Amino acid sequence: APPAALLDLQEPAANCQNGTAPVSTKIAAVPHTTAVLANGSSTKQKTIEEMAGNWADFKFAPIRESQVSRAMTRRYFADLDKYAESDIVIVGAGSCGLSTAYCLAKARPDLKIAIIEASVSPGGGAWLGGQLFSAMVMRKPADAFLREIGVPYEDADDDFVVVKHAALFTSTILSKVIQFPNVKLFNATVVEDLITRADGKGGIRLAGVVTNWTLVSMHHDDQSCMDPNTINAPVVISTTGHDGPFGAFSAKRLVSMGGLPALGGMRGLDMNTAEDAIVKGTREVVPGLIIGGMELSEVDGANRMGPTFGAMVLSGVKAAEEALMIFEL
Ligand code: 48N
Repeated sequence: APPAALLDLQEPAANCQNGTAPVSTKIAAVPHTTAVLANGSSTKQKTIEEMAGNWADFKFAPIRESQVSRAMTRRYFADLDKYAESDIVIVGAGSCGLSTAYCLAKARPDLKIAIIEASVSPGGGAWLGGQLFSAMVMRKPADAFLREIGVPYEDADDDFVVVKHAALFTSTILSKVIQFPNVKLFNATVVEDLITRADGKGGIRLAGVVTNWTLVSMHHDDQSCMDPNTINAPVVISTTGHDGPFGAFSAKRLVSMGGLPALGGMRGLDMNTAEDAIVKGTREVVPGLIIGGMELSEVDGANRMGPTFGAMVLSGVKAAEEALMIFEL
C-alpha cells in the first residue's frame, strides 16, 4: 500500500480556530467519481489521496501543445462571436459592475451579458478596504447584499459591518458572476469608444461599445492604425470608477461627443452625502446608457465616500433595476 498520504485536512480550518477539532494534515479522502467526457465516454477520476505520497509513478497523460492552444482560442473566439450581439454590456468589473452583473444574470438568465474589464484582474478598487488596509466596511443596509452572495462579515456596529478582507467580497462575487451561463467576462479588454445612433430628437442613444486590447489602447499615441472591435447592445451600463487610466470613461466620452453638457466633477469626501447620492442617482443618463458607482460622481458632481463600499453594491442593484425597466418597456 502506498505510504500514508502526508496531507489529510480532515476538518475545515475554521473548526480548528477554537482548538476543538483535531488538526491533522491529510487531505480528506474523497470518493471516486466518474467523469463523462464531451464525446460521451466516461472515465474514472483519480483522487488526490491516490496521488499524495505516491509520486514516483506519477505522470500526466501526454499532450501536444497545439491541443492547449486550440482549447483556449476555440472557446475565446466562439465567445467573441456569441457576444458580438449582446443584450447588455457592463463596462468595468469593479464592485458596482460586478454587483450589477450578479443581479441581472440572476434575474434574467435569458439575457446575454458581456462584461468588459480593462484590467487583467477584475475587481477595481475592491481588493483592499482603504489605504491598502485589508478590511472592507459596508454601511447597513448593504449587508443584505453580503448575505445574498454568502460573504461572512462581522456585525461590528449598529450602522455598519466589516468583511475581514476586501478580497473575500471581491473573489466571492467575481466567482459567482463568472459562473452564470449567460455572462462572459472579457478582461484585459477596454471600451475605447461608444457605438451611438441619432435618437431622432437631436440626441443620441447607445447601441453598443467599441473595444480593444487594453495594452493596444494604451499605445494609440505611439503606434497608429490599431483599429478596434465592436459589441452591439441596446443597453450599456458604465461603472468605470472615478480614477485609474480609463476612469469615468463613458461620462467623459459623452461630454466630448456632446451627449452631456459638462462633467459635474467629483466633490470632496463626505460619506454621509456621497453614498446616498450615488445609490439614488444611479440611472439612465442618455437613452441606452446607465451610469453607476463612482463614475456617477463625475457626472453629477457628487461627493466621494472614501473607504466604504455599501453604495457600490446597492448602486449595482439599482443599475440592474434600471436596465430591467428598459427591457420590460
Ligand atoms: O472599483 P472601480 O474603480 O469603480 P466602482 O464604481 O465599481 O467602485 C468604486 C470604489 O472602488 C471606490 O472608488 C471606493 C468606494 N472609493 C471611493 C472614493 O472616495 O475614493 O472599478 C472600475 C473598473 C476598474 O476595474 C477599471 O479597470 C475598469 O472599471 N475600467 C474599464 N474597463 C473597461 N473599459 C474602460 N474604459 C474602463 N475604465 C475603467
